[in-house]
Amino acid sequence: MRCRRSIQSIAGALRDVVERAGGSGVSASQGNILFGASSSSRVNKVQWAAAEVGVSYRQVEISTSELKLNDNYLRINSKGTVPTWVECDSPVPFVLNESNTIVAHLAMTQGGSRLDPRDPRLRMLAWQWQEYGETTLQPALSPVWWGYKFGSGYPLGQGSALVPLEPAKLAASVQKAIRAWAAVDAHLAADGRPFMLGDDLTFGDITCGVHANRLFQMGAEGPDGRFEHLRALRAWYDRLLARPAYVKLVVAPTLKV
Ligand SMILES: N[C@@H](CCC(=O)N[C@@H](CS)C(=O)NCC(=O)O)C(=O)O
Repeated sequence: MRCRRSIQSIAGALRDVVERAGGSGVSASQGNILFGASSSSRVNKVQWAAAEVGVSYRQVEISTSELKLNDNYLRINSKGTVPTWVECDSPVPFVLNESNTIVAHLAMTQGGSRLDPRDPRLRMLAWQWQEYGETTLQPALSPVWWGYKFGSGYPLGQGSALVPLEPAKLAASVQKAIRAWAAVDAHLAADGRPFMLGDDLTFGDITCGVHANRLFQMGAEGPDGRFEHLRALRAWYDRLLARPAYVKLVVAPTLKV
């Protein structure tokens, strides 16, 4: 009985939050829904992966700060974060958060072997690079991104307010980011592999790829040319730039922020 109630409450909450998004043609009763604005690099991961495997969805582009205040959204995702992915193909909508998990889910359930290396060990290698992207590259790069792109210190202030830039801290952050990206460069350079796991793009390229875009949007060789020596990394980024889905869903939104 309790379980039944919670099922009904998720469906109801979903309908409510989608309806409040208003006029975007999003239906809570069918298809897939992606919550989160395209200005978020984590949302871009899901958009890019979905395009690579050929899965369609409707996107609810409400700002994260607004979603966090919506009780119904919090019932769908108690963390109040984006992205959230919802599949409405059954009476009980399937709801998933954590960008890397959503990407792995799409790879493993959609599009056959596109993005999914299938072999359990290779899947774990893909997952390993996804984790590295989220837990090491993203925190290392964020202070550099905000410093170079917006002249702000990091972490940001309340409600993502810009804060005074401290040049010594920024210089230390650049060093840290160089070390973090050097690991990716060395991995790619070993055996001259075109993509993170070998000859083909897999879900192991997605998170590192989204952050590589931010890195090279700060200069063709990274900010102040400081990443020039990481040639395998730049060559891999150039290969990503040859993919229309990457350009449309990762590069283009970054140019707008
Ligand atoms: N590890 C989570 C992090 C999600 C996350 O922090 N997303 C940001 C937007 S990119 C967010 O929702 N921030 C608002 C908040 O945490 O209050 C994921 O990968 O999905």
